[in-house]
Amino acid sequence: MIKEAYVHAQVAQLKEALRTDFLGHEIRYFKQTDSTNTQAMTWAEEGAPEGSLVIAEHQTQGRGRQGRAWESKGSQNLLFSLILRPNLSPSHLSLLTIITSLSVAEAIQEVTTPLPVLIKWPNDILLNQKKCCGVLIETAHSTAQPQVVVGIGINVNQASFSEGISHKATSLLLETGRHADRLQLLARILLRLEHYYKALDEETAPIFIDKYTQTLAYLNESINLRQHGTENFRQGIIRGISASGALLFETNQGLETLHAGEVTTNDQIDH
Ligand code: BT5
Repeated sequence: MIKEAYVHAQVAQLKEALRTDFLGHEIRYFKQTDSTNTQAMTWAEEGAPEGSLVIAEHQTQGRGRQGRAWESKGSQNLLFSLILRPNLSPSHLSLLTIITSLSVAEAIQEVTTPLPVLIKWPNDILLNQKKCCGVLIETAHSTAQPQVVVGIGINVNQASFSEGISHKATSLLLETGRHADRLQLLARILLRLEHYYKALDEETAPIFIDKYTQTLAYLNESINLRQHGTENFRQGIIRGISASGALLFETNQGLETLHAGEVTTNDQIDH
């Protein structure tokens, strides 16, 4: 099928599956692009309506946090970004990570049951202790209203990973032995996320924090936490999530509230 016809068919199939009021109503679908987050940020600054979706089959510069790369073989996974303009104070923006991770985890759970899906704070989704999804939320304040881009990468039907990440990456296919319908999964995620996003404010946040905590990996376990942007590790116990979405981390100095950092088990050090 020629490229335009393929893209047209994918967009039509996605629109058919979508049950949302606004999320994903405007779509830019790429066979290949640099990064859906980059494309979404440019589109947001040009005035894209809230809820607009950028999706790609392949990214040449897919990225994670702090300049790390997001690897994905073409046309096997989900790579997408959403444009949001949340009415949240800057100190509560991490609640967006909470509802995004929760929506994705719950939608993946529908496909992988009985295998449990866990969230590794703040933004990784784990199956059998390996990462099947990462979330990258970026905010720009270059226009009057802050633009938030929520980028999500899910390993859906990829059967193998590069040597550098194969010990810690997995896919829905590898864990369930079944191929999943990518666009159906996307439609489910968007429906849940829209529902949570509409309901989210500082008063309802505890409901989401509670749900998130129930799916939190390493809760009440001793782990190493890498401090944001450093190579320093500290040992402590994860005690839960604060009202604004921060990690409650107990060390021998007491209970701390951490807004950024990376939870790392000894065998899973990110580079
Ligand atoms: C993340 O970063 O996990 C956020 C990933 C977000 C990717 C999406 S794809 C659509 C949108 N457009 C983009 O350009 N990005 C978003 P972080 O927590 O920093 O994790 C990155 C690390 O995960 C890498 O350094 C690798 O170790 C590992 N990694 C890379 N690709 C992976 C994959 N496919 N599955 C599991 N782990 C991976």
